[in-house]
Amino acid sequence: MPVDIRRIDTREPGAAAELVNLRSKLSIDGDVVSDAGRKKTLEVFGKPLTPNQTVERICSDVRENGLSAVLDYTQKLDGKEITAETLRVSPEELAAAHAAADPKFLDTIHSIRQGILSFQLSILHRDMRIDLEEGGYLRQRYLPLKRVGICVPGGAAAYPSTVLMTAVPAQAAGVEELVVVAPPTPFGSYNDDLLATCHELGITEVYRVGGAQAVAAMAYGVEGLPAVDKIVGPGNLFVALAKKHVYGTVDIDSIAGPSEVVVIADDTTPTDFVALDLIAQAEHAPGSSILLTWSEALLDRVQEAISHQLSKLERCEVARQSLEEFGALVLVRDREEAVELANQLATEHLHITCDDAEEMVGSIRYAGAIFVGQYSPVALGDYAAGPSHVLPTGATARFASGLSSNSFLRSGSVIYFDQAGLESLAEDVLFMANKEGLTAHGAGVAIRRPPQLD
Ligand code: HSO
Ligand code: ZN
Repeated sequence: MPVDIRRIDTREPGAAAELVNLRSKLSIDGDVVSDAGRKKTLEVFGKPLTPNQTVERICSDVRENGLSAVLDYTQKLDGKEITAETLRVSPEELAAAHAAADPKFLDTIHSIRQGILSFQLSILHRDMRIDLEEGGYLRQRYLPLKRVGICVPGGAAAYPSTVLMTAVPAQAAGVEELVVVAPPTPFGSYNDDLLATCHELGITEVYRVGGAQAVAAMAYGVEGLPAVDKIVGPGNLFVALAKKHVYGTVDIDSIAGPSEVVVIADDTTPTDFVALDLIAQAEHAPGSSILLTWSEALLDRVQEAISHQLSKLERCEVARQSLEEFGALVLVRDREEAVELANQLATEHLHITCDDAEEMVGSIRYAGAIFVGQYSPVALGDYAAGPSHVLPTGATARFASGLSSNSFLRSGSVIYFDQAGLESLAEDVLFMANKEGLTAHGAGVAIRRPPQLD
């Protein structure tokens, strides 16, 4: 069955706006209540709530009532009877999953870990010290966070790769305590590959809890799960909204929405490469896959190739639905327009696969990660290349960066002046203190100065 993916021609009026609009349909909105949400919240809370209201309720319940609220919501929302004893995956269960894992899987995890670790170690911010001629020095220090919580999704597929792409950067930064939460589902914390990956990476704290209740538990701390300092990792709408809610009590990495790819391609890339790049993103869940090309011939061929490739794939239906709802094949006037649109979309993944791909990178200002050339598909970054696959979505690449080892550091300054150094800035400080009328500030400096001649 051919895929009905929309075509947009930027020569037609309103086309660019249509594209940006299409993408914004995917932005997360906690105020829209779906029919299913209305029914569920009526059943659980006695009245229909928006996702934002639901998350607020769950967070404040967990804050007030601790573990019993977490277990209660797990029962009501995930339909799972978890107890204080079964919330944390035991060391024996982790070890057993590891022992039973396919050796090839463990080897793969091990070697991918090495690659991620070496990249993440090499990009770490380094401490800086500037010695002052006048006497003293200034330092900027970077110190790892102590305790970090990682959300791993467990709805649509199992994601051991997400454990790698979050935990390994944290380990590169030197985080001492890592906590993994995953919903109590076959793709989540009942998934042996996931548990084996945690064990392989030396993660000993894994909890069977997901959704907003997992985020709240990690932010406020509950019996048996002490609070963390930062929460990272992807999740569904409720996880995203809960992270936003607890920000300030803890730090968060981002408020992640559905996955996205924009591919800029020309005739130099084989058609099936482009088709599969678009499909790969779509097979996750409803998300956005957009082709920008100035070659009408390529666009026609890609359209056909998508249908052909889809019919051969396991997750054909998920991808088809995503492509039909949120995908677009866009005919642009030229390269410049492709670049302009890519910057406007500020996409999570940008794949540039055309003859001057490397040069074009220089014109891209906003993208979570850029994949360059026909041999750098997004899957390479998803699984193995080295940079984390946790990237800014929903055009937040305008101001946000992808997760990296540096996301797990905090910086602080150290200021040391001797008396000569202080003297070199004394007049400026005194002047400013006077200006602001804060005379104790001025007096504290003046008292330390050598006797003044006048
Ligand atoms: N493309 C996803 C990450 C992922 N892909 C995990 C495969 N496994 C979001 O960036
Ligand atoms: Zn992916």
